Amino acid sequence: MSRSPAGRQPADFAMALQPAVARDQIVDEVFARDVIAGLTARPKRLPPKYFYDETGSRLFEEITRTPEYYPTRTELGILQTRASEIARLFPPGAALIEFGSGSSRKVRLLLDAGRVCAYVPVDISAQGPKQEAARLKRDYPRLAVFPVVADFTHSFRLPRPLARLPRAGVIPGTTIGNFEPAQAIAFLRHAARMLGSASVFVVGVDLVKDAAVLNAAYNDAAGITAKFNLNLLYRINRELGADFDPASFSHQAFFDPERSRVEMHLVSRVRQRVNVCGRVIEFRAAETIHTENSYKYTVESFAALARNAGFEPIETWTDPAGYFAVQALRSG
Ligand code: AVJ
Repeated sequence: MSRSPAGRQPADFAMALQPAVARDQIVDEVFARDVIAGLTARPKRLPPKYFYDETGSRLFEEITRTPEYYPTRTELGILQTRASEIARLFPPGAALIEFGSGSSRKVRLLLDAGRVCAYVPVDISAQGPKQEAARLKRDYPRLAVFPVVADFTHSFRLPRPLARLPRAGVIPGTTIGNFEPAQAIAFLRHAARMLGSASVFVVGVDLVKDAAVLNAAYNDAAGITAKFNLNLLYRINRELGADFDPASFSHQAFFDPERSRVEMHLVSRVRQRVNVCGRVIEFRAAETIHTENSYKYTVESFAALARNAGFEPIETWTDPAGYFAVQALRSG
């Protein structure tokens, strides 16, 4: 990088650069803080929302195409047959808010029903939604698209023009399963406030099923899920200057029927030390970093959770095997 002598840099250039630099620094600081907090906790853990850098998002898309990972194609199947029925629950001319977008394949099925006049994809990663928004504008010329880059686990502001539109919400892909049940309730309450009273929230829920099916879904034979899990260490090395040796960690995922969740871990193969942000993190041999929980519900247990958050379950659609549910809730 070439540097101009001190004081010779045009002021407007410096100013143009300022916001971007400041924003990246804030993002990195929060990431660094969360990583240090997680790695100094006992047991060690890391928040799953950090899986989704560019490589992680690409690997997740690859996971959805493995033969073992049934949730995406099962939910797509439900939406393909039920989209118009589901969309009929939206008020005409609604703004549809999608929590944790990613690829727009699922929401497109709902948009095709033609009830929605504005679409608000909310996602933590900046890249995906912006590019996707351009494609959506091309394919749905009458749809207003307002991508929001935000961590939807915290409250965020809705774009101004939406203030007067009726709203509906959707959280597909069993994203809600990443929350602890208590957090899921808090999230649903927060979503209810954003959506307003008597609005509809459509939630994708992965259902409890045979442990072998669940274990296979998170341990695909091609090893894509393992790569996805390990990518978190590469990301921490790259963005925070840590010195993890990813080859000395292995992927572990299993269904715990007692807690009704699939847990993912990164297991240290050896006793070792890792430097992260000026700290030394010690690992015992076989010590793990808990990287994800993916809660599995029954239709009834999820309905109970939704009621706890002030929603009334109004309709449920499932696939013939009962692997996945799409549940429509109405806020009080
Ligand atoms: C996108 C969070 C729903 O929990 O099934 C896939 C992420 N992790 N394989 C899930 C994931 C491992 C996925 N969610």
